[in-house]
Amino acid sequence: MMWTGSIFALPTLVLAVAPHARVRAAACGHLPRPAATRAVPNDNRAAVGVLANGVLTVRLVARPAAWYPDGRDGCGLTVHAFAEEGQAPRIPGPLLRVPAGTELRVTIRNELDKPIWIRGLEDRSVERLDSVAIAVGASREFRYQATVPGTYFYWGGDADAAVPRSNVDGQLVGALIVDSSGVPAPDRIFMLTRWARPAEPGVPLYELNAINGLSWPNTERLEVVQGTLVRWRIINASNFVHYMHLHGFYFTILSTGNAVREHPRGARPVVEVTEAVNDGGTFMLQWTPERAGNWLFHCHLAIHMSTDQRLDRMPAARLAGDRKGHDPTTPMGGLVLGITVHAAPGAVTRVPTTARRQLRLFADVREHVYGPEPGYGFVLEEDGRAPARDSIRIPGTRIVLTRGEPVRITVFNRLPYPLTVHWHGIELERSYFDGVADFSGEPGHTAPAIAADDSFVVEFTPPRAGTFIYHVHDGPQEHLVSGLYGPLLVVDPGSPPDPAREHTFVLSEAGPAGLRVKLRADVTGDLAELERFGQTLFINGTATPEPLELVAGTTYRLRFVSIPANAGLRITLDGPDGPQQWRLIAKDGADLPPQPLRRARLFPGVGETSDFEFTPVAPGELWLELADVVNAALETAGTPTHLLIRVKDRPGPD
Ligand SMILES: [Cu+2]
Repeated sequence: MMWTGSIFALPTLVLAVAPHARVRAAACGHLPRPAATRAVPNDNRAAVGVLANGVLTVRLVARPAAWYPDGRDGCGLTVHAFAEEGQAPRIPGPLLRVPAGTELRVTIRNELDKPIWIRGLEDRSVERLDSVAIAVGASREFRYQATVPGTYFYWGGDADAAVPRSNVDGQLVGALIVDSSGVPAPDRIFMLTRWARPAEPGVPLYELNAINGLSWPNTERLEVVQGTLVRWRIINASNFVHYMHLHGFYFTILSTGNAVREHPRGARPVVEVTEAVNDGGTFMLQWTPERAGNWLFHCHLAIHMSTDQRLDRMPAARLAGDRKGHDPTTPMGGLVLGITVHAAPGAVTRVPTTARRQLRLFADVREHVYGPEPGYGFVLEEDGRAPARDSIRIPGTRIVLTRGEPVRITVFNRLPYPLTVHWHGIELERSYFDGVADFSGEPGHTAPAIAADDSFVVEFTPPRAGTFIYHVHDGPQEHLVSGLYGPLLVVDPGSPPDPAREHTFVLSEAGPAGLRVKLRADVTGDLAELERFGQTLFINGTATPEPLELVAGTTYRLRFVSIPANAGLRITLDGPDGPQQWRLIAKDGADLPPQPLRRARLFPGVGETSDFEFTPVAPGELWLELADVVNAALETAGTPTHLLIRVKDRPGPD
């Protein structure tokens, strides 16, 4: 993936104009002056073109435009974009939406200074999409009948761009929806697009990712009424994977696919809270917002929800330097959508009347945990006394709650920074406890971050038994990778975890240093730097975990909690004769219908949990391997982390 655009070769422009314009120039002075024509963010609500007699006629132009992902007053960037003829360019490009059977006649005129290859404007009865060139200044008509319903997209770029690149053509994309009937179910379409400047010697990677052309906090603020079914089509029109996570609710996957094919759900999990969407991938989800308040839908890659996504931060993406501060005013950026669920008329929030179980959780810091850098961790009070201030645990104490039992957790922040804690996967009754600073709650009554040396009371009643996560939410990525995460188990009443029959594995990054190395290597493809870096991943807080003993013939529940900041993880469980077999029984805390035994291999997405049943068949040694896989070729980065499992013979009959 090479970025070959030329705008950074231009000198920085200093504008000596009106005073208010000079303020803008100062904030964006590190960027070249963007194109004169502004692109309009496209919320993908209104389809374009003239539909008459079963024919949709559309005239598009591919042209340069100024993109303002941080809103009207943010910085601009010159990119290539589609416009309807005579209209402002849109990012993402104009929505094409037709009932199946419609004939499309789409003309594209190329006003760019280079030839472009267009993909996606053909029927999906094909195996793979053609790439059609349009010369500079030329026009081309794409005429076909759309016969296969689905969620697709079209895009322009270089000849070999099998998915949209994150270069100057990265916004030259548009959604293409073929409905199975003339009356589509109400839905929303969210396109994820990307722009990146690869790292070079001395210059860190910079990237930004947007939803329908905008980056948080300027993304659309969705408003829905409690109890109303919500259906979304997510289109990842970029060359990077995203892990889309919904706060407070489970969603159902209706279909998954890509630019050429859509697959109904089939054998996929029924419900979940996090869905991985590969480069060029799509999925359709639906959920019912049963509880009022402010909730989030966002990519769980820490960098994709960080303020480093903002254009005005581009020179300050100091991945190689110190970034210990916390900016409480703008704790997030990038691929984040806010949803306000308005209470249905007459709706009542049920508050339990039984006594709450009381827990006290401390966020602590200890110096020199990762070389010169501090470690952070959550410690649960377990003996009636507050733990010592530097008694961190990485991962945090395993919290075990009981389904249906109301709990009150007092979180004490003993870090020198504001803190937020998210109860990942828990269907909270009130969003006020959801852990997004100055957002969780209701409009006009939101929860702030927990100030240093302050505390915050969280109340909820977990409605479902399963494997969940608690973790820091907003703030610098270093806080998460330095230890602010822990496993959260909810068990059925009377069924505490049986230490002889189950094990929890928290998968995370090995401290803050790898964060920077890996972010650079992911984009440059320079894996050598990672090899030099060595161990990048933790299993239960260590890169050298103690061996585990299991008994042959015994069935175990293995709970995997995946909470790195930015990593593509792969777990394998192998023996001397090759891969073991296991059975997936739950994902993201939700039980699954019966699944077949499968090869013991997992690609856990960021912010996913997975529970397996595993029965070792014979005595011997097994190896659980955790690797960071950085691309589709499954090359590993750094040194994989191994956990040795010694399987003992089962005890004799006496
Ligand atoms: Cu992402």
